Amino acid sequence: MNKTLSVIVIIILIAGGFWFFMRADDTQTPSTKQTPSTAQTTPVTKQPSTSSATQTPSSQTQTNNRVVFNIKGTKFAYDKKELTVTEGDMVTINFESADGFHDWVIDEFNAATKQVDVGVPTSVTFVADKVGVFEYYCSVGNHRAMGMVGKLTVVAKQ
Ligand SMILES: [Cu+2]
Repeated sequence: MNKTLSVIVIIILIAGGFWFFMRADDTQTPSTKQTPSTAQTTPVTKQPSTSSATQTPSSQTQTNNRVVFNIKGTKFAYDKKELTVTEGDMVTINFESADGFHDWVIDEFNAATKQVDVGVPTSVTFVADKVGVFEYYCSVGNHRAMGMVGKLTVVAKQ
């Protein structure tokens, strides 16, 4: 009787060992690893609405700006070498000679004063309807070549 009991125990032990072995083996078989779902929620980058653009007030009436320049001519230069106006301005040049016989001419606007001597003021008015830099000059003799010139800059209307 004692013998069979020990045999049974041995069998149980073996079986248990086996079972244990199997279990261990079982746990080793990798359970399907769960790959972490890296479904990244890409943030929807919303574009900042820049629709509120700077709006220039459109309530400006279309009356021409009047711009007046007083210019003196000498041998052989103008006392103002650079003038700046805005596109559409109505420009008046009051010209006077301080020394010699001169005038004030700008070809691009078909504008020219009379040729005058000292003490005879003259003037010309034109609309600066072109944007750019234009040369004005004295058309008397070779005064232009001698440097009796200037620049009129017409800047675009905003
Ligand atoms: Cu001149």
